[in-house]
Amino acid sequence: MYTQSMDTMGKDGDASPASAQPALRSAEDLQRQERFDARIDGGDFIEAKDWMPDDYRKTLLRQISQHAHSEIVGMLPEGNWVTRAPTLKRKAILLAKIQDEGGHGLYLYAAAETLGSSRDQLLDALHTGKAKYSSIFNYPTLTWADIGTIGWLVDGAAIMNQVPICRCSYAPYARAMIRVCREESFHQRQGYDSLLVMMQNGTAAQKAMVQDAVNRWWWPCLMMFGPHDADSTHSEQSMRWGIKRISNDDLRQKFVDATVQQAQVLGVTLPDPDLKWNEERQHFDFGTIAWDEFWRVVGGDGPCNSERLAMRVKAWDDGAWVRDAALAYAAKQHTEQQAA
Ligand code: BYC
Repeated sequence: MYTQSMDTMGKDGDASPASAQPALRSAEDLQRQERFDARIDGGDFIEAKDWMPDDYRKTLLRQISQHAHSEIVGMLPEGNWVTRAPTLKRKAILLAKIQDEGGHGLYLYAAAETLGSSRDQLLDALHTGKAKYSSIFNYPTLTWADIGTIGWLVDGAAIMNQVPICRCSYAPYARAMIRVCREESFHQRQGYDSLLVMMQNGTAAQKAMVQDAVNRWWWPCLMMFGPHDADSTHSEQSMRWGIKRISNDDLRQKFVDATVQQAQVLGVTLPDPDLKWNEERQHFDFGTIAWDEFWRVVGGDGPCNSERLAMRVKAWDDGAWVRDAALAYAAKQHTEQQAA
């Protein structure tokens, strides 16, 4: 799988004695490592064909594939409302958004494949529960206001996290994120607009529905940014490699700071009695996140984990005939081209 680092043989098939190989290999690797480190330190981008350390490759594969899985699992809570959208306009917007998420998954799987893993391997890891996806998609969408709230808060948190990834040191990931972020902006705005209509023109029951949705989604959204920096396994190394540009806690703080005023304009209360402006820090203070809940959901025991996974596996199984047909068609084309 990590073939590039193995490519250390002499050009003419290697005539050197076996005992000399490890020393030769490590000297060459050392040089490659130094060149790689210098490029990272200089802010250079790494392309798929460039040499990279195994751990850099593994970290990227883990993060990009988790990200891809999050996009396609993220289609499910919203898909739940396609047939019940209140107007044709809202239905068309929701369908477009869900299709965008499928597209994001596609760009991200393609970026992950440049690191040497196949789509089948990546999806198998999702279907067998070995790979993670974002905790946020294990919560249910109980009312129509949840759809607007996902756009406003979940996509809002996603943009905050993903804009810095447009400068990720791995170029195929960075390039994919530029387009993803543009589309996420539209997602965030349509969600906010949908809530604004309900808060400004809606009935008391509709306004209460929006507040209830915000109450349920606020804390899980803060969890999306991952554990505190001090508890984050990968942050330090990922920051050094330029995979992550801003830490989990700093991104979370930026999200809180940006969202408070939006909540005021909307006319909803964020469900945190400890949320208040700190003049000294020039940031909003906020309450303690329920980390036990976060780890439970990440560990597979959230409100909808088994339902989400079962739906993905079913979609994969139901689509088998499409994959078979596409392969049969490609084989037929190939045979016809050979014969021509
Ligand atoms: N959920 O060392 P840490 C979207 C795991 S899609 C689950 O800080 P890292 C959207 C983490 O994987 C949103 N697991 O990790 C789609 C690690 O476990 P492993 C998805 C989480 O990677 C459709 C352990 O906890 N966005 O927005 O340095 C509709 C320790 O964490 C979570 C992305 O994927 C979590 N929330 O930082 C609408 C963005 N947090 O792997 C919207 C790209 C942490 O060692 N990913 N874990 O077993 C990232 O930026 C980073 O991977 C994270 C975590 C900030 C998420």
